[in-house]
Amino acid sequence: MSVSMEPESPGFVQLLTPEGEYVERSELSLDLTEDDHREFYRDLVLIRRIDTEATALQRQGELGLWAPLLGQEAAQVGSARALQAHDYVFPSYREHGVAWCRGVDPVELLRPFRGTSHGGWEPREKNFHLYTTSVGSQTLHATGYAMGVQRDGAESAVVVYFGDGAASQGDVNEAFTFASVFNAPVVFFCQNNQWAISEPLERQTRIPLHRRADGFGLPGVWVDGNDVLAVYAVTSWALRAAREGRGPTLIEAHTYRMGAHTTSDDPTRHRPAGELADWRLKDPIERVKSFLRKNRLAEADFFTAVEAESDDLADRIRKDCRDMADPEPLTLFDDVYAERHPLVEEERAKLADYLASFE
Ligand SMILES: Cc1ncc(C[n+]2csc(CCOP(=O)(O)OP(=O)(O)O)c2C)c(N)n1
Repeated sequence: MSVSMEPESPGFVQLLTPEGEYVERSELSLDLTEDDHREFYRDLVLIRRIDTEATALQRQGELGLWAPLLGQEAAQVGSARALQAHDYVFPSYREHGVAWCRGVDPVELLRPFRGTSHGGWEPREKNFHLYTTSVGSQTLHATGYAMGVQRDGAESAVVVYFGDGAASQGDVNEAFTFASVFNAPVVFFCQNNQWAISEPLERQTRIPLHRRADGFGLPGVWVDGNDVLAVYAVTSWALRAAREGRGPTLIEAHTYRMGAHTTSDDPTRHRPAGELADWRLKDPIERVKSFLRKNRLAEADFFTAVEAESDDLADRIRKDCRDMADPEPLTLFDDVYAERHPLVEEERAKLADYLASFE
């Protein structure tokens, strides 16, 4: 896969219309194989299925909470597939699709939501950081990390995901400033899903979010977040700019949270009637399916096989979630510091003695 794009591409970047028509843009060329297109579709379907199963597991009492990504699949797959293995990702708490693309097992993803782990996965294995629920703070972690990458002279990029609500946080604006003045290799990927729990976008900003980039001195790109090809193209461009020392970019992916903020929320209480129906017409998966069909890139047996794979994955998720082991109590003390610390070790020993007293 490869992509080239002029930095100053104006306006809203869309390559696939909601009807699945490919829109040529002279400044943006994509070089994808037929397999790449089919893989995008497969990723989109599988992560929607992971999300659906997790939501159902929460309803059945198997998870304490879940933050659905429904509707944001293309923003996540398109951006994550643009990453290289050595790039590093800082997610918020909804990036299940990015996690999937980084190779995090979906069952590991469920662990913090089932309360069997404080984190869920080993961030260093997949270069995919732990979820951050303190809204927006991960932009500062990412910027600091990117400044470290820069000082190491490494040719890696860092990408950080956050929402439209987070864009109002001081942390995010501080991160923009630091990243800009230090030319840090970080891509700020804002999934503007139109809502921050019950707060609409108009309570966060009076100008489109990507235009804020101007004031910080970084490029701001506006992309159709429900178009996996456009997201892939602009993120590839921004990541390459970061890796090549041309500094940070703000990407605003225009998308929609089709589900609830979390399984503890009821969006019907704040959403205007008809909004969801309008966005259903822009579904990120349907347009790829239409594109594949229209261009004869996939036949019925391909779609059937993806469906069957998704059913198998769902079975495994349900079973492995229910079978998940409780954590070893002493793992509480792991990873408190980068290196072992005498005080933490003392506490570990005390708890070990206490637990042994029950044997
Ligand atoms: C610092 C902080 N303030 C408030 C909250 C409560 N909170 C959790 S999610 C959320 C809304 C975030 O909205 P947005 O950034 O648009 O992301 P989305 O959840 O829509 O993906 C808020 C206010 C929090 N977790 N952290």
